[in-house]
Amino acid sequence: MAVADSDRSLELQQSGAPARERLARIWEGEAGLRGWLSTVDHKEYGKRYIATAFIFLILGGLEALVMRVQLAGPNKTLLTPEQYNQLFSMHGLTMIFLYAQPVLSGFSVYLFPLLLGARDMAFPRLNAFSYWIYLFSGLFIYAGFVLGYGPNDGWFNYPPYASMRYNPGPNMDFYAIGMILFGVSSTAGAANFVVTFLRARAPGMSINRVPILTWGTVTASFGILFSVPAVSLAFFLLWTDRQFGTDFFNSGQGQPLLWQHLFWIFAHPWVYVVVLPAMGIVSDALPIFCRRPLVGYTVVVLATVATMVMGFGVWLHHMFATGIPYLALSFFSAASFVITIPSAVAVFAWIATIWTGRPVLSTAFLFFAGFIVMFTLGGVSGVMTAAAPADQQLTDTYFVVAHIHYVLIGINVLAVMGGLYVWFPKMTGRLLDERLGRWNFWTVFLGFNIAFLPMHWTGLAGMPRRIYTYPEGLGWTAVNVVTTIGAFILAAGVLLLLVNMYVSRRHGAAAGPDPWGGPTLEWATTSPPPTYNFAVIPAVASRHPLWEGSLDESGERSSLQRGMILDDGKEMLTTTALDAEPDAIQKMPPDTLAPLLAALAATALGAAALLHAWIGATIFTLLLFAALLVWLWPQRAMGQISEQAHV
Ligand code: HEM
Ligand SMILES: [Cu+2]
Repeated sequence: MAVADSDRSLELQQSGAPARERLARIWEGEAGLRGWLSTVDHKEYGKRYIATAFIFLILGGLEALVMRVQLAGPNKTLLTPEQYNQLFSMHGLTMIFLYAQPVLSGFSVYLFPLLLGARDMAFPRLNAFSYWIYLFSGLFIYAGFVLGYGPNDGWFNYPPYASMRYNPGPNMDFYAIGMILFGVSSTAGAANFVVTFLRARAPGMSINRVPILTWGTVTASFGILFSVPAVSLAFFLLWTDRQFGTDFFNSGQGQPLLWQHLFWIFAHPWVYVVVLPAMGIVSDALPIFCRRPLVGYTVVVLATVATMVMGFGVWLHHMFATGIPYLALSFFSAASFVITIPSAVAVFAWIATIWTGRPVLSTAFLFFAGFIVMFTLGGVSGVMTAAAPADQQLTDTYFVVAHIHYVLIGINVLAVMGGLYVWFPKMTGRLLDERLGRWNFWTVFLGFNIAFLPMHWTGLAGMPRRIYTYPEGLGWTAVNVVTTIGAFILAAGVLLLLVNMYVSRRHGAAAGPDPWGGPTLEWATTSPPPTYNFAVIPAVASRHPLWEGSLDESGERSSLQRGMILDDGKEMLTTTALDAEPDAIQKMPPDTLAPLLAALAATALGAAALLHAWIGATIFTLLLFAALLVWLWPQRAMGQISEQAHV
């Protein structure tokens, strides 16, 4: 390894403090508002993603609570039908698009470089851009809602009800343009994860030593890259149908069913996009609390990838009731059964890890255990709907609402909450309170099950989803009351987490670099980490660099204190895709406002299109290009002047 042997490799013990100071000078950005807006530090954006996603979780949760009050008894009139329509649509799209995926992006944006032993994402500016445009797309859709023009046709927005004829207000245009902007965000983010995963791993971290969370995210990212084009196109065509009288989805020449195909070939993979990284959180963090490596690393990685690949072949199970040919029916039904196999494999791997480990019953562990239970329950109700004849009965009833919440809250929210207990200390330097944590877990877990378990029966009793009220005497009242009570308990549980984060951020116990005795690289640096993450580029020799002593793995040891410092400007090491051999020293971009300005211009362009303000649209397009020009303008400091590393 020429790089490691060159004069740019230093022993940190000898020159530690001056090297750290030098690195800090190079990497730290401006203070103040301008610095806050122009930073490209992945840790900042990781935290912002998580905070923003939580705000959307709270908004979506409040919308849900209002709906639950309306549904607490028969013939209630708190909401009009139109208000109810907007609420469940906003709730669904907020949770799925503005919370579930971005919160996981937050974890990954924060953790990727730390897990991989890198100094930042491969494209720090693109990272900033993904965040800003996500934020603006959310604000865009919410602007419509606040103005009284929220989407009102469910999160999947089926024509013909979404067409101009039945929906003449701008409601659907806010949704359509907002989703196109959101698609830009998730696509840019996904490309960044893929490249970071392939080229920014610490030397020695060959592809079979990568933490599972990064596998989950990178697999989800491929899912995003292949599925989002379908939905962006669908929303764009819907918009042209509505604005320019094209006829893709109208019931004249066009086909409402075409929308369903385009939407679900996106949205079924999307459900894996919002769970695979969460499963990765559990696969990486659960073993810390079982004091042993995950059982079946390779199998879990293969299961992750297999789930995503198969995830592109089951979309029709959302359309069983649309009168598709029998052959297609049986094919997609069978595929939907088969896709549960890799998930079951992962469940067995987690159970085996707990079984053969020495579990520490921390709050995080409780969340992960709860996650496994709910994953299993949500999986079982999912398999039930995969049977086409059963689905004829269950579709569009509360059974499906129960199922989606088991899956989404079980696999996403519980994993995220557990993940916060694990990595909040890394992000802030302070531990979350464990006593409050237990209250947090049990209220969430019990509240959730009180709310959503009875909902299976509500569905079997025939209550359709998306109805704003129901008459007396159908046997639906009692279950609905229980559900509403459970929903409020669940909300109280979420509140406890927020209180815990608020209080512990200032008054929590100091975490130290490695409060849990974790195995992976993020625990090798301080909490919170310095801007440059690692003073010395770690060199990795196993899957668990920090457990090599206790695991007694034979052979080489990872080197965390001695190695390259790379302090000739803002620099990062890039390595080869499979074996992670040092390849080149990459110059990293300085802070800049360009990504923020580009995101602003793109959003303004969307707003102008919504208003048919074509002159404005032209101006914002030019501004967008101007921002991109500033962004990409060649800079001397970015020139690849360092020697190429030879291996
Ligand atoms: C406090 C917690 C929650 C409560 C009380 C709740 C309640 C509800 C209610 C009442 C509906 C509408 C049912 C209908 O009229 O058809 C609904 C729909 C939905 N919820 Fe939730 N929910 C919660 C959390 C979540 C979370 C965390 C997610 C996703 C991560 C989620 C995803 C959805 C989706 C996708 C729909 C379908 C929307 C549609 O029909 O278009 N929910 N929820
Ligand atoms: Cu599906």
